[in-house]
Amino acid sequence: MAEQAARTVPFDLAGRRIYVAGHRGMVGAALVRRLARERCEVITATRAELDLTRQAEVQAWFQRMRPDTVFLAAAKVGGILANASYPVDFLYENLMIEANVIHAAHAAGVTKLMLLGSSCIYPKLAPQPIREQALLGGPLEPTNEWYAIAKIAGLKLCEAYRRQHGCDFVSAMPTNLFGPGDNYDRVSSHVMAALIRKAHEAKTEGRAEMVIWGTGTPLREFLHVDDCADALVFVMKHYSDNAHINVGSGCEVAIAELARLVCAVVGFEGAIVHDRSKPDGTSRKLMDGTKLAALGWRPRIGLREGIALAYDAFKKEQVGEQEQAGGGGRA
Ligand code: GFB
Repeated sequence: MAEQAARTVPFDLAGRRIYVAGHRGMVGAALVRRLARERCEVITATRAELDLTRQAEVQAWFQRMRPDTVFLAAAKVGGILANASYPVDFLYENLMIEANVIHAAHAAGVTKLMLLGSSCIYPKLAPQPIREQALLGGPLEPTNEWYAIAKIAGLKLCEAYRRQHGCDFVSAMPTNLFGPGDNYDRVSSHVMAALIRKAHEAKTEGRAEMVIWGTGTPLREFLHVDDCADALVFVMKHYSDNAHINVGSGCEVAIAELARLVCAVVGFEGAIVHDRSKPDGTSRKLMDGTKLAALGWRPRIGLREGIALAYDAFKKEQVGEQEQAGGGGRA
């Protein structure tokens, strides 16, 4: 029997026991930092303590820990090449994580849950800027369709729990993110982290050029992860609906221009060379942020300022980064 989802808006976070799944990933860590400013209790679990791909473990953990609110920021993530190279990991791991966490949250009586997705859920040729209604209107971008399919399944699972069980489960779709805690691996990183690392290494090694992938013409929208975390907390408090909601900045830039900006911030003055054997991916994915703006949220960190903050974070994290083995991570 279909139920009306319990719409709790505004949803006060004070006194709540909030589970941030994926707290070691870039978004999860930013959420933990942002939630420190709320009067709530944040709980986390490392992958050694809880493997989210294992159903029984997840159910037992939820029954034992009894969170009241959940941010589902745990995911197998990576840039354009990692997505194209590891389709099973991106589809299977993400499906398992979402199914296990969302199901266990319902079974344990979680009051509100937010699934985090990505702008790659939208059709490759969606009209720009992309409105939430564009979902499932056409074929996906092939370089990340495995991840996109998993995220679409996740948001639909939240919607299904709303419809069938009346759960207040919502989904937010952030645009391309960057900032502290990013993955700087040469192969599996997203473009911003890759450019920061490449420009830094080219500068410190005194090289004449740095190589970027593709033609440089694709357009991407970027949001600093601290702005993203602020938006997600805002959405948790003020949004409750069957449909997902876009979380973007409206700030779009061509990859070649982004490379120039990063080089300017890092202080690398050599040439930027294109490796055209690498994929461009979708030519544009600018999200329409009208829905979130109408609720009253605005980004605060501009692109250049954000890149400077991210470069500072990169320099601080570098030592720790070098100690960890590379490779695409699960957040
Ligand atoms: O960030 P990115 O890997 O993924 O690449 P997507 C964005 C653009 O930057 C592509 C170019 O056109 C790349 O060819 N690029 C230039 C580079 N140089 C580099 C480099 O050194 N490294 C990388 N990684 N790119 C992702 C999806 O798509 O978007 C994810 O793969 C997720 O699943 C994320 O949805 C939001 O923006 O193309």
